[in-house]
Amino acid sequence: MIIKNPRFEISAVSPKQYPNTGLPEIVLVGKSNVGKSSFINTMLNRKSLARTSSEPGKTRQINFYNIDNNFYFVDLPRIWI
Ligand SMILES: Nc1nc2c(ncn2[C@@H]2O[C@H](COP(=O)(O)OP(=O)(O)O)[C@@H](O)[C@H]2O)c(=O)[nH]1
Ligand SMILES: [Mg+2]
Repeated sequence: MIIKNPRFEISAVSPKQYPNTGLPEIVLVGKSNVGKSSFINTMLNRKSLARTSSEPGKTRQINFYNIDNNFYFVDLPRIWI
């Protein structure tokens, strides 16, 4: 798949902020610091669209990345598992 325009859409703190487009969502969930954000960047061939950190627990919100208006990558913080 050729990805042309991946973009950070929203860092949601409440469900009413979740995108409401009906596009598929691929959710990354796991412990802190295992490489979820890095995985998103690698899949998109972008260095730092998804922020990575060597310190665990930095992500507090649910980050939605809109991938060419085809689907979302959703990066969940540790507090959701
Ligand atoms: N050695 C190594 N480090 C990685 C790899 N993927 C991520 N990291 C590092 O692991 C740390 C946590 O990565 P991050 O993507 O922020 O993890 P997240 O908390 O699951 O989103 C960062 O310092 C990354 O640079 C990998 O494949 N190999
Ligand atoms: Mg992360």
